[in-house]
Amino acid sequence: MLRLDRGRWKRLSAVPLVAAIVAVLVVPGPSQSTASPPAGLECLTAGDNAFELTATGGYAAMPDGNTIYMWSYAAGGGAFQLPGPTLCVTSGVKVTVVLHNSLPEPTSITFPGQVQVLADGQPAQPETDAAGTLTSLTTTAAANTGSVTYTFTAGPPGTYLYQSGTDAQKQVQMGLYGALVVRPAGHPERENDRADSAFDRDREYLYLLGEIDPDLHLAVERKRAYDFTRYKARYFTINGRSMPDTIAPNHADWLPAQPYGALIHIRPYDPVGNPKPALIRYLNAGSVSYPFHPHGSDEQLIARDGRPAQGPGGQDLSYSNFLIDVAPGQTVDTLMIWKDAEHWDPQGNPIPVPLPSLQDQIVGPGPETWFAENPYLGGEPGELPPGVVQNNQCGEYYHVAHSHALEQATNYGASFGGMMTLIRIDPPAGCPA
Ligand SMILES: [Cu+2]
Repeated sequence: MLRLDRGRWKRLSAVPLVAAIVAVLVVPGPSQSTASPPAGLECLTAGDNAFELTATGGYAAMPDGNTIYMWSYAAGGGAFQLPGPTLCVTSGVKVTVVLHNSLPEPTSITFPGQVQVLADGQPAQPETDAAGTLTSLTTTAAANTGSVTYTFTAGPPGTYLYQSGTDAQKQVQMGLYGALVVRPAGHPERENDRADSAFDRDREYLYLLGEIDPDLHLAVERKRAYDFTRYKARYFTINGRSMPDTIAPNHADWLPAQPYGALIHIRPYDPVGNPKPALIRYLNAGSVSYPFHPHGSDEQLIARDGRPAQGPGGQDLSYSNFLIDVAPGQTVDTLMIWKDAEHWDPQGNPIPVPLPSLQDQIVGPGPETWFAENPYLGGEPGELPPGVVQNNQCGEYYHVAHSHALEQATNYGASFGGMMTLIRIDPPAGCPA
């Protein structure tokens, strides 16, 4: 598999985003593997719902070649990873999370949306220093070798953050965050207890959105003070990665500490063959809103913060939107279906699409060409002007999905990158594995 030429990627800015249906070279093929899917949500589960997490340090790779010292929660016995593992449990079960601390300062985990959390068997409590100043929102594990055991009963089904409650402005920014997915009892195929929240379990995605101010991370790495009045995020991440790494598969070997991709990979809606929507779970672990904008298909907002969009009598209050605005600390769940509105058919309705003019295309000597608008689903090589290389694997279609705060769609200011990924739609019959 080839990686994107980043210089070429930068020049994609020539393509109008509003109409961007881009064909790319680098995407994983489909797979039925459930143990470690190439794309989509990867759950950490435990038979007794008991998890071990270790707060530890390591390095995350940015697409511009920079490496960032981060803190994060590693799965029990595992190496540093960003973000922490996605913990999946069922509503109503007793959950145990043992936090081991290998960081040089106290740390903790808060579970927003979960109630009556115990720490070592006692109600979890805020902590203060000798002067009475709040130092932690919840019970901590001591620096270097401490541990604490949190227990709670998993609340209503939905999507929740877990993150540090200790010196949170610094520690959450350093990467101490992860996702908690609570599934409805008896209905793992639903997002919540409503029947209309059912989704295709092979098309479940999690977008844990974050940001990085590299100056803060360098200060922590070098054990220097940091002035938060100078805070300025330079990298914007989905699941700890920035575009174009967001479209790389889960567990890409060149991103050893960032195991989760963010490519959406679906097929067009079909009432018989592909009737169920994809589910996308958005979480914001950052300090500002991320107005996330999927091109080409609106999404149906069905839940916020682990609560379904419904009225007091259970009325369906979900709604279709082209902007999924996720505020700091919030989670938003959406269902998404992509419809072949023009009913493409290779023989009966091939839908000719005008090619962009040559000067609107990036023409290179190799297979790195980018172009917009063509081919339509199922297009074939040989339709393009001389010098333009077709990059589709099998006639698939791509839409951009990105933060519409465009400074967040950059890598240290360089467009495009950052909080951006792609939605890949395969032809109706699918693509060869
Ligand atoms: Cu856009």
